[in-house]
Amino acid sequence: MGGRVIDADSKPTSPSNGERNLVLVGRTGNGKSATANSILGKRAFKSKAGSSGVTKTCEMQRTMLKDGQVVNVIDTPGLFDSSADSEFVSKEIVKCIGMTKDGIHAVLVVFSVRNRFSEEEGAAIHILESLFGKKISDYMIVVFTGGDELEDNDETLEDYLGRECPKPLKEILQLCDNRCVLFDNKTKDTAKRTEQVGKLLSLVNSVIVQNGGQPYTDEIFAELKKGATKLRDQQVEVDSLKGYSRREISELKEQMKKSYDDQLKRTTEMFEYKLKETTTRLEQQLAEEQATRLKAEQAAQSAQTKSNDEIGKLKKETAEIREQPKNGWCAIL
Ligand SMILES: Nc1nc2c(ncn2[C@@H]2O[C@H](COP(=O)(O)OP(=O)(O)OP(=O)(O)O)[C@@H](O)[C@H]2O)c(=O)[nH]1
Ligand SMILES: [Mg+2]
Repeated sequence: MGGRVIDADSKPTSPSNGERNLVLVGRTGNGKSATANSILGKRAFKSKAGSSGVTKTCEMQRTMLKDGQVVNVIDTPGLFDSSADSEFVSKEIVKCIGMTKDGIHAVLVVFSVRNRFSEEEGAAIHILESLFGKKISDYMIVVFTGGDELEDNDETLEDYLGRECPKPLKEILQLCDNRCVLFDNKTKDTAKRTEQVGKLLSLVNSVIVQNGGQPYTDEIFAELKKGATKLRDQQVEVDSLKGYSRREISELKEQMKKSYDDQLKRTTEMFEYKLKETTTRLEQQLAEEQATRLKAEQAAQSAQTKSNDEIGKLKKETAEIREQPKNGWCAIL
């Protein structure tokens, strides 16, 4: 793509309200980092095959597009994998909120056409909804990676979804108004790279328009932002205080930092509680669904056995009836 990558720490040249904050979520190995790199136009994040998670923590990188548009891309580890520890996940979410400042313009939910869609992935969306409210789905865009593999099989995304779209995936697509895009993160074809990133960014633009230009935020975002701003302002103020010793200034700063850290801790604990509650509820729901499915299967099985028995009985009776006249005539003769 035609984007120029600039460091996460460097100052953007466009106003902050012109920036786009994109967060990538999805199961470990689905290609979040590879997609983030495709958007950025360079290998900013480590992306490789492996059975365990490659990305260990949320990280932001940014790029500036040709038109001056700054795009902040936040890569995350597999936060909603069932193996993820809830305390770690909560800390990462808080960290991620801290990075987005003004809010999230789009959540890119990454699936891979190379991996089978799992129930766990369906559950991840419900976890997102339970943490951030139903409104979050208005910001979701589904990214399917592995476009090259579909191409090798002469298939389009529509073909793939026509043959491989389990109910939970269908529901996710419906939830986000069928906003989806196919990515081939392996291609060296510059035109193809530009086209797929362009398609994604135009979906991001339509999400922004649909949401009245407002990125996703809620009270938690607002509180954390307020806390961070307060800490920064207080520290500047303390630095300008006259008549205090270095030690006193450093103690004052410590106190302020502690109050902000306490706020972060409380928010993390709140997320952890919500996460545990949602996971338990979803596990129960899944277990109930499985039990219902099993019961239905058993009922079908027993109906089949019964019907087989009845057919067997009928066959026997028919055979006996066929035998009977012969016996009768035999008796008469
Ligand atoms: N063929 C093909 N492979 C891809 C594509 N996108 C990603 N991959 C591969 O999939 C593997 C995992 O990609 P990552 O980007 O590391 O996945 P991730 O979601 O960031 O994984 P974690 O950081 O572990 O959560 C790597 O070997 C990538 O090269 C794609 O479009 N096509
Ligand atoms: Mg990664």
